Formats: sequence, structure tokens, C-alpha cells
Amino acid sequence: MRPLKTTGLLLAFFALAAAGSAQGPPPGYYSTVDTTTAASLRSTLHAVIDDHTRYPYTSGSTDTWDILGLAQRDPANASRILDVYRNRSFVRQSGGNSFYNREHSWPTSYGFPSNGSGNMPFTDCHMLFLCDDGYNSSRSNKPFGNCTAGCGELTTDANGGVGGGSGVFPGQSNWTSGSFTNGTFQVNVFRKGDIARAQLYADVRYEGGTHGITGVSEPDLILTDNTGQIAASNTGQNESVAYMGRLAVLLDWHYADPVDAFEQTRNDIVASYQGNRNPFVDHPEWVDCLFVGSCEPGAPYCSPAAANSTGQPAVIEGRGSAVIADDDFRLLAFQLPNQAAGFFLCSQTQGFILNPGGSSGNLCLAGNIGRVVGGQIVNSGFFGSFAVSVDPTALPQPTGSVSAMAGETWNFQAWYRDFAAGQVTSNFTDGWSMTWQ
Ligand SMILES: [Ca+2]
Ligand SMILES: [Ca+2]
Repeated sequence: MRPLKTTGLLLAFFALAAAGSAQGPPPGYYSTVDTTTAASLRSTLHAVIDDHTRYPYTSGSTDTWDILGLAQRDPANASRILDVYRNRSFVRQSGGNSFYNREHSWPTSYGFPSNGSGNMPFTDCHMLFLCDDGYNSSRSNKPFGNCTAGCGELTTDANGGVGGGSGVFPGQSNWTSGSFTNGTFQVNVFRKGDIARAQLYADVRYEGGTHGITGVSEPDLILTDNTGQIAASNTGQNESVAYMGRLAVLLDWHYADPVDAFEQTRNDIVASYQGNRNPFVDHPEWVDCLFVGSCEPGAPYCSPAAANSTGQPAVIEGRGSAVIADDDFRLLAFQLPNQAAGFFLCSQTQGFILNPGGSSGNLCLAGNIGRVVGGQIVNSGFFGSFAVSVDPTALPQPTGSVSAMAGETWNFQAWYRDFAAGQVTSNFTDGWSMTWQ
């Protein structure tokens, strides 16, 4: 699968901004991930990020202070760190000090308060952040949320191109109300996505069971909007299942504050020690599938298509579910010229024909090609896109419609009308290949 258009552009932008510092995942790190459904994505992604190497919380050898001290280094001065909520630049310390400490973004009180040697989430640096002492105290174990009444302001410093200002809600400040489990903590606008992705990581990394190498029990950490469940997780002892939130707010924060170079570097450094990555820093688009249920069944091929009169190649994407019984598979084509008629094609065979019938594009199907998938000739309108719902029990073929069978791979492409240099022509999207379940 590939990122959504906007996400892809943002990623490209931030990858440029991070050039020379962020490394990203090693080749093949995510090759076993199956993005077909939320369930398949969760199980295969968990397997990739599971069983990481635990570093001690505090030790004379390498510990969480050392890892986080590198992971949150101040971009302007490598001997300093930027803390997560206040965005203050502190001289890096090798251990406990009177300026900053370690913030469990998923509070230990919700599921894993007892720091035994086998307590994996307690020392997991993907969830642990260096934080101004006083701000960490203010956060306490309040669930994350948007502050709506009685909100106290915790201002930020201007560092690294973000932060500063006061007196305007939300501005670039943190805001908090209430206390403990009944409270709310709203993270500043430029770290709220980082914090959200740390919680999303926790939800998928910790699925109960045992550590695959050490055999030590792990909790199942689960994000929820139910503050009653969160409160009930605060038992004073380690639990096999524990809740934190608020999920809906964290999803909003994930979308509102995209990944930047600081967060990518943090992920790279933590991964270089623990051996596992926060997948939502590398693949922000997977949040849609895992937590919203909007998955991309299948993957593109024959990409990119030949550019059309907009100067861009048209793109096809599958949406919904590859499960035949779900009857919820849609095809979307975009980056089309406006007001262009078109339709989707399908075949079980991929191919490549350059400029068939004088078309400006290329046909990426062969064998028995069916026309007008979804039964409609569609128009790209004012936005240059069109979509159809696909009935998996009625896929067009030259001899009539057929039903897809589980395990069959089908390929789709859209054909559309275009005008180039005053001449009528036609073109195609790239291809989309998916396997029915
Ligand atoms: Ca951020
Ligand atoms: Ca979980």
C-alpha cells in the first residue's frame, strides 16, 4: 500500500527536512506486514515490533537516560536536550537531576507500576520522554484530552522553530484541568502528534502474552474513550489488561500534528537500541486502517501511469474490505482531468500494452478483461476523481459477470477520456491488485 496523497506529500517534505539525520526503517523491516484488514494489520505489525531488547530504567551501564538523552537532543546543540511538554533546552545529564526527569506518557499507574526486571512497558523508550520536572508533576497520570473548562496553562519555550507565547488558548501551550484519573492533559500543538503516536504504538506493541525471548508476561495495553475503564486500570499493581486514552482525541492529534524530523530522529535512536520501531512514525497512514477501519485492500502496480493533460499521472486505489462476505470494496481514481468520462476495468491477469488503440496511456491488464466494474460509466466532475462500489459477486467478464472466489487475485484499472493538444484521446490510471478473502 502507499500513503494517501496528502500524507505522502507531507512525508516527502519532512523527509527532505530531516535529510542527513533521519534514517527510517531498514530495508524489509515491514515486509511481512499485511494491510488488508485492521485485524491482519494489527497481528502482523505486532509481530514486527514485538520482543524488543529491554534496557534498564536506571543503571551504571546503558539505561533509559542515555537513550533518551540522544533521542531528544536539541537540534541546535547536541550537548543539550529538548523536553517534551515545555520544549525547554536543558544541558544533557547522564542521570537524575533537578531540571528534567522521565515522563511515562502512558502512566505506569495504568497497568505496570511495579518496575521489575521483566516489566517491558516501564522502560520502553518509545513511550518514555524526557520532561521538565514541574510539567511532569502537572501531567501526573491525567488521561490525554482536549481541555474544555478550568484549564491551567503550561507555556512552552521557543526552540527548534516551535513553541513560545502565552495567554491564548490553545496557542502553543499545554493545558490541564482536574487531577489524576479525573483530569485532562492537553499537549501542545507541536508534540501532541508525537504523544499520540507513542500511545498508538503502546496499544499494538502490548497485546498480552509473554516476551518471545525472555518469557516474561506482558500486559495488553488498550486505548479507549471510556474514562471509567482507564480509572479501573489504576489498581496499584501490574495488570494483564490496562486502558488509557482518550482514543478519539489521540487520533485527532495524530492527524493534526504530522511526523517531523525531531520525531523521526527520536524513533531512529530508540530503534537503534531496542531493535524495534514506532511504526506510526514510519507509516502514519496505517492508523486509518488499524484504528478507523479504513484499510487499503491490495496494492498498486504498473505505477506510475502515463501523465495526462493535468500534467500528473492518474492514480487508482482500493478501499474497504477484501472479504467477499463484507461486500464493502470500492475503487477510487483521482488526479484525473475534470469532467472526464471513464470506467473501471478488471482481469485476473496483469499485462502491459503501450498506447493501446491510440490511447495516451498504457493498459496494465491482459487475458479476459471485463469493462465497467461497478456497472457505471462515471464522470470525474470538478474535482478530477471518480469512484464506484464493486460487487464481488458480479465482476464483469467478456462472457458475463462472475463471482470472485476467496484466494483469487484480481487486477483493476480505470480508463478515462482526455483531451490533449486539442485532440480527443484517452488514458489509464496505474493498476490495483488485490486478493479476495
Ligand atoms: Ca510533532
Ligand atoms: Ca494492545
